[in-house]
Parts: sequence; structure tokens; C-alpha cells
Amino acid sequence: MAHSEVKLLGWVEVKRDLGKIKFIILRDYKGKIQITIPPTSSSELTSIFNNLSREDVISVSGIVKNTPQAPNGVEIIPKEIKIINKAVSPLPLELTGKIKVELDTRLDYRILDLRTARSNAIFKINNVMLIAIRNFFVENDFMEIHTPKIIASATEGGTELFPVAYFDKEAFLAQSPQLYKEQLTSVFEKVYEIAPVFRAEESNTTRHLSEIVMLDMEAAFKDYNGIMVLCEQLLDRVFKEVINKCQRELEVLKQKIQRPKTPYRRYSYSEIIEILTSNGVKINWGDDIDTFALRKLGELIQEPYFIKDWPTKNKPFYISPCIDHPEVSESFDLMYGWLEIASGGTRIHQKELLINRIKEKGMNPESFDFHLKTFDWGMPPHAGCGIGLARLLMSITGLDNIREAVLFPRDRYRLTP
Ligand code: AMO
Repeated sequence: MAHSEVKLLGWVEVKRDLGKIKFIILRDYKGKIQITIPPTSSSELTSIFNNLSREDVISVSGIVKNTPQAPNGVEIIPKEIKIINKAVSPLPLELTGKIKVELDTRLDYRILDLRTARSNAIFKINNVMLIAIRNFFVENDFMEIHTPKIIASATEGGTELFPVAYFDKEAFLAQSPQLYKEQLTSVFEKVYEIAPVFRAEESNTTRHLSEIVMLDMEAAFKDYNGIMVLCEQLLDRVFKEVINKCQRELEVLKQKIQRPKTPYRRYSYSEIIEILTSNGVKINWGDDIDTFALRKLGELIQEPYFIKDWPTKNKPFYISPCIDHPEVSESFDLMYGWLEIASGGTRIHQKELLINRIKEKGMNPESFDFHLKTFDWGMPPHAGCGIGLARLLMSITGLDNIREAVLFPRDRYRLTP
């Protein structure tokens, strides 16, 4: 590459004038490079340099030179610099990372914020994670699906739905591809989807958003044990790829991660209640595990782990009760520290039982008619799970707030940018 002529397009990240010699750090999607304007350069180049400010879009044509003292060991000696588009100066957001800026302000100027080393690193890791996930499913013979996001009935309980004005019908934004992914196991057997779902979360927490990207998987002829194995293999793959490919990004985030040993521990819900009780948390069998209890679990168990065999009443209608003791269900949550990353289980594949469960949940089976019909047409036993990708990214990158793990987060108060 040395001595070859190149043309680069990118953004001015730093401009440094040392008198005779002047430097620009040019940034593009792959990284940064030093542009060095030596004392012998034309007055035209100097005047363009003087006119530059941070985040201007420029083109630089010049010669590549090996320079050990330059970052990355190379620099460009420019013949020509053109300003393609100027940015305002000063910019509304501090981008150097030297001054701490509130997350809310960063999100107000998200496109600028994403150019900071920190945010950039988070989404580069996200990209590696997504590639690893897709490769895993391709290698395991899963078919990628896309299910409707405008739907007619709730799956995860009725309170968190966003209504949509849909001509003369009642409709909602999908909370989950649940019913469709289950139906599709009767055709393609093994399916997965990576797509947004919508939840009208009233509460304003650091782990809930109203629009999230969910990774859903569903497989015929498997039960929840098989899905837990797939889930941990998938996570293990993600850890492997992120550790192999994202050392620079992890360093920027000051995050040291090790690939957790598989198999991940499987605790039954009852065992977790015992662990919590013996550590002074007030909780009874049948209670949901609240934030306080989750934080306690996070202190006690640092590796990813499963909580399985939840009380049937705590889980949605489509989760299969255990045959021998139906008050417990074939269900699981995958936890990482204090965060719930995924939940899943064996599904009910017998129509009558499913109708009963819908009624027990206080819902009307008629609104599930389109779904229930498909159980008359050869529905295989099946199981699956849903993984909240932002929560997974949060855990891997060590973020405190899920908003940092989503490009343009949507919550109770934020609808723009
Ligand atoms: P569940 O509702 O538990 O299960 O969601 C699965 C995973 O999605 C993530 N998640 C969220 N992340 C951020 N903000 C939210 N508001 C939010 N809600 C959920 C969590 C959670 O573990 N249909 C089932 C899955 C299945 O059984 O296949 C479902 O949606 O990480």
C-alpha cells in the first residue's frame, strides 16, 4: 500500500494545527487514518484545512506513507482535499467522550452520538452478534420467517398492546410472533425470526422498551429441554464470535468477558425460591420474581443460567403444563446476571387443552379462531423461545441501560429521533 495513491471519503474527526505541520484524523465506517499536511503543501490545501471543522464530510486524494509514529503505522500525504458537505460548528453534542454527557441528551442527538467510540463499539458488537446468530440458524437448518406485525389478538396478555387504526377493524401491533411461529412449525418444522415487536410498557425502567427486536425460534418435535440446549449453543456461539472479533470494541467499553462454560446451570423455579428465601428475600412459591429479587440473583449467580419449571399460572396460555403435576409448566427463562434474556417452553399442541388455557386466562377462544383451526390440521408437538436482543447486547457489553443498546430507542416518553 505504501506510496500508492488513494482517494478516501469520510468525516473530519480531529483537526490539529501544529503551525507548520497540520493533521486531520479522517474517520470512515471502517476506522480512522491520519492525514498529514506537511509544511511544503500548497496554500490552497492550507486554506481548506483552516476552513475544516469536526464532522465535515471530505474527500482526500493523496499518497499512502508508512510512518511508524502515526496511528496504525500509516498516514496519507494529501494532494487534494475537497469539502463535500460542511457540518455546523460547534456541534450540539460533545463527541470526544472526555466530558460525561447525560444519556437523554445523547439520545436527542443520536446520529451524532453513534459516531462516538463508545456507541460505535456497541453497534459493531451488535453486528457481529447478529451475523453469529444468523450463521448458527443456517447451520442448524432453521428457516428464516417474517410474520405480520399488525395482528388481531394478544398473545402475551392484553395489557401491553398498542392499538392500531386499521380501516374498520380492531387491530394491534404484534407483541410477539408467537402464534405464527408455532403454526409455521407445522410446515417448515424449524423456524426463526429476527424482527421488531411492540409492547406498551407503562413503566420506565432500564430494561424495558416499547419497541424491541426479538429473536424468536420455534421447532417441531422438540420440548423445552431441546430448546434450552439450542439456546445455550446459540449464546455460546455469540460469545465465541464476539470475543474473537471484537477485542478492540470491548476495550473501548472497558468490558472483559469470558466465554461462560456450557452447559449453563438449570435451576428449577422452586430451587430459585429457596435460594432467594435463604438469602433473606421475602418471596413465596407462585410469586413473580421482582426487580429486587432479580438483583439479588444477579449478585449470587454471575454466569448465564436457566430458571425452569415455572408455575403454570405465571406463564402465557400456550405454555404446556407438565403432565404429572400440571401446576408446574415446561417453561424456562434464560438469565444473565440479574437480567432475563429469553423465555420459552414446550407448547400445548392439543386444541382442547389450548382452548381451556385461553379461557383460564380470561380470554375468549373465539378471538383465536384463526389460530386454533390450524391445530386440527396436523400440529406437531413443538417448543421454542424468544430472546430479547437488546438485553443480550446489554449483558455482553456491560451496559446499565437498554436504551444504549438500541439505535433509536422507543419508551413511554421517547418517540423521536
Ligand atoms: P417474553 O414476553 O418473555 O416472551 O419476551 C422474551 C424476551 O424478550 C425480552 N423482552 C423485552 N426487552 C425489552 N423491553 C421489553 N419491553 C421486553 N419484553 C420482553 C426479554 C424477554 O426474556 N412469546 C414469548 C417467547 C416464547 O415463548 O417463545 C415472549 O414474547 O429478554
